[in-house]
Amino acid sequence: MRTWLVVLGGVGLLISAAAGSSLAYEGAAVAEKGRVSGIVKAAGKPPAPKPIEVNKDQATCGKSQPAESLILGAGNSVKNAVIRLTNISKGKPLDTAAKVMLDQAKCRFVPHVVIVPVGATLEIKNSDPITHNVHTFSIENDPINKAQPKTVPIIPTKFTAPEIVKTQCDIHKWMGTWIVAADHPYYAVTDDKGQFKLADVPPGTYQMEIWHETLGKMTKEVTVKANAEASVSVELKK
Ligand SMILES: [Cu+2]
Repeated sequence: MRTWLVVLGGVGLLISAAAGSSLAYEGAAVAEKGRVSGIVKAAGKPPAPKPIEVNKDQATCGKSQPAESLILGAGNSVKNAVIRLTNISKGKPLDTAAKVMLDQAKCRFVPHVVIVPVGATLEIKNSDPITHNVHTFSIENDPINKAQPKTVPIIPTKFTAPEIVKTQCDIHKWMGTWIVAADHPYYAVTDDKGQFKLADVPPGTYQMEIWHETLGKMTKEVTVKANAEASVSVELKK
């Protein structure tokens, strides 16, 4: 019996490695820690999406909701862009014991982009007195499509492979979020000034992917030196 368990465990690891990125990631103590800081901006002047009219559950949801598909700040800075290193194979350990919260509050997913380590728990919460629905459109991970009435305050969810997963509530069509399942800790989301930071990065030259739901994605090379900060400025063109 013990032999079988070991064999099955090995097969499981092989399968999850094949479904995820091509590089297996190894967590270890980082002796020389570099950093990457940066800002993401939009090229040109992309139009801001209009607020969305609410046609149901107005007592909880209000009469309109802000569109979150493109949020620009000063100087065309872009909120909610996802940054990740795509070719890092070794660095600080991935926190697979983490519990990350994704709330549904006043008929919005909060936050609009959430990073959860592969293997960790995403606690999908309903803070509203009405029923929501959590529907993920994933390819690498098993999709979820679950109603969440107020009697089910938390749906714990795990992801097995790295993926940016479009997620929505089918009851309230404006409710959308992006769940970023991360296979290593070097992921970040830009804040409302378009800024991000990656800490404890081992020295090296990396490919960095910058993705935004409306503006698309691009890659950029970044070289990180020991005990120093590499500064990156990125312009996303639609
Ligand atoms: Cu909903």
